[in-house]
Amino acid sequence: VQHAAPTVALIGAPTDIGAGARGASMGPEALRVAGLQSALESHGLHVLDRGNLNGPANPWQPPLEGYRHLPEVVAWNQLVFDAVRAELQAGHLPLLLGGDHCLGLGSIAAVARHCLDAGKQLRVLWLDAHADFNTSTLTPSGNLHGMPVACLFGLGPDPLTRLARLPDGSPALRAAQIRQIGIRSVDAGEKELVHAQGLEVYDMRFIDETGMRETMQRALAGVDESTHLHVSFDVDFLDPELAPGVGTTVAGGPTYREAQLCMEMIADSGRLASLDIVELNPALDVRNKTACLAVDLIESLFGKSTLMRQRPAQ
Ligand code: 6HN
Ligand code: MN
Ligand code: MN
Ligand code: MN
Repeated sequence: VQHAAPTVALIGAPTDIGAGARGASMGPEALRVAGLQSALESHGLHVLDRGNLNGPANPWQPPLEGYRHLPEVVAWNQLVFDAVRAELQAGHLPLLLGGDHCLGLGSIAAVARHCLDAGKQLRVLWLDAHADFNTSTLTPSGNLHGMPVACLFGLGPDPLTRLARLPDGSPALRAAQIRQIGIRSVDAGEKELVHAQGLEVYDMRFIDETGMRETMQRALAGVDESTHLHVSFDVDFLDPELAPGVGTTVAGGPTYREAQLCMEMIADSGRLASLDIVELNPALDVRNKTACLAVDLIESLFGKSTLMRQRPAQ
């Protein structure tokens, strides 16, 4: 089935407000320098670079009642929510350039609202080494980039869960709508909460035993023409030997080929409708190679390799 090429809107969110290391605030520029826009254009996509959102500076304070920088995290997420919502309403495919992963909250909350308005089914693929399902009592760090999924489920500080609620007061996201892939570092209490909430998690052990192909078939099962597919791509999903430019590396992530297959199978679904690319930290990178790898994988998400060849019969 052929789809008209979408118009992609790049939204820079230069902040490290939810992270434990400084530097993800330089992520949007590193992705631009790595040639994101021209790479997407070379595949026939129309790309609009909306520039950067302008939120509060990082005051670099210790946690207060379990959260670091909560007011600033709320402000950034409100900006992201409004920007992503506006692009969706314009019929564009928003590509959020983070910034740390706390911004996944504003982005996915906007997507969930849009799906409600448009009568679409929502499926979120959360590509990450971490589950990002902490709460103020479970978190080892107080860093809000470890909490966005819990907040989307309605578990978290009031100003953030309020931002993420649908007009009827229900949380933006339910377990049936999200699949987590690549997970390999979950805190002890966080693990219990993930299980209690019934999330479907394809962790690295599962990928080792089952393979990326079967993993992605399962993660995409049930995706159909009525589905809005959102990918939240935390760059620490990738093995740190390939992708050192992140603040929270965890050994043993997907290889280059596994990551490519993951992206290609998402492209093949034809349903990708919004994307976050987060946690890229140029201060920790080597000659921008993690940004270049991210651009390479984003091209595959938009069908680079599918366009290169006839797919063999299954
Ligand atoms: N990320 N689980 C750890 C924490 O501090 O809550 C790490 C979170 C990392 C979050 O990479 O988006
Ligand atoms: Mn389509
Ligand atoms: Mn994350
Ligand atoms: Mn992570």
